[in-house]
Amino acid sequence: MRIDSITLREIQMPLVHFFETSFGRVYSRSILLVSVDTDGVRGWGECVAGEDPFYSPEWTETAWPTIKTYLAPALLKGDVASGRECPHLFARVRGHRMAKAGLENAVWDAEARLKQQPLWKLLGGSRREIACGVSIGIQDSPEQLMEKIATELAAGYRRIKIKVKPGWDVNVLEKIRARWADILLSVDANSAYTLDETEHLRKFDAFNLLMIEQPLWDDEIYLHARLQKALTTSICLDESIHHARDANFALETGACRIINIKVGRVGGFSEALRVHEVAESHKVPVWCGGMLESGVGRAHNIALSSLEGFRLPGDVSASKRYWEQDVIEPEVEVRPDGMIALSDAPGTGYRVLEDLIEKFTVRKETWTRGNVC
Ligand code: OSB
Ligand code: MG
Repeated sequence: MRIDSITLREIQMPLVHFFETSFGRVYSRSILLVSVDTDGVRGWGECVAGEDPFYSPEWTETAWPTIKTYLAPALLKGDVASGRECPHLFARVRGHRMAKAGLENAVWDAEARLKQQPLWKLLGGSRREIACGVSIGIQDSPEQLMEKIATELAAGYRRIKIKVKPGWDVNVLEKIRARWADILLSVDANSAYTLDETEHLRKFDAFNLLMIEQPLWDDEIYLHARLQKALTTSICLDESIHHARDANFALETGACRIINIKVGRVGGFSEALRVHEVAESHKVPVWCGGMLESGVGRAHNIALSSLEGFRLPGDVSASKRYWEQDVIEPEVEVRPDGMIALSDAPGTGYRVLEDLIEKFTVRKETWTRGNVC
């Protein structure tokens, strides 16, 4: 596969509803999209870095120059037979996994189109439909949260996850369980607690939660193992897992019993497949996390979720929960039974709406093979 040109762009899309986590509230997304042209096809990828360095040290303003200065030139100068070979080309750059994933996933996307194969098949997936959950942010009041949960349950979602932080946790869980005793329910703290709060976190055990996601520091695994010993609720790690070695360390030390795989956080599909393999070898279930993606990243999450080990509902939800109009066609729809069906069409099975993307674009740069070689 000879990559002839790479385009990096930033698009801006307002969210239908604000999204609040323990690190703040967002009303609108600034998203980096990558497209690669090769052998007459175009592959698309999304860099899931946030507008701020709050979820991870990486953010849009580190991703852009990293792609421009290092990753795009490496890809244009190199020769890759498949998406799988991208990590090797990018290995010299440390970290910057979301930037790498944006490019690598665009190459996988192009590869699937070239081979006229569904992306999910190319990744080794087998599920023909995937189970969906929702991630509901912190609201202005518990009543507002209860209303949102009712709406999502009525839409068919199979697991409700709420964001928690000190002051918005046990009090809210009590209300939820009083109304819905049996729903599949989990919480995500985005590192809002410390090990000193173990006694407080033990109160979560009363709510029959599927998991507590990332309770402690984003750069810590071992202390999660200490916490896991004190809890009956399963810990799921998100921020702490950057690659397969992290996953292995976490599972060997007992730091979690579930892993959230985000393809951007681990640096692209190749590493996501390795994390999945590690989890499978430990018989630990994984699920696909979300980063408020546009349709480009959302379609990739759907393809990844078709792998066998994705045994729990993911944060892969319908386009309309996020956007007035998504940048793919058809939009991602969740069936009334809470499932998304995978398409047999080549590539992702979704058409990228280039005209709409152009309309949302606020900056754009293209690099060609001729420019860098
Ligand atoms: O921790 O899973 C997270 C969104 C942005 C950053 C981090 C997280 C999230 C979500 C939303 O929980 C998942 C989604 O609906 O895309
Ligand atoms: Mg999370």
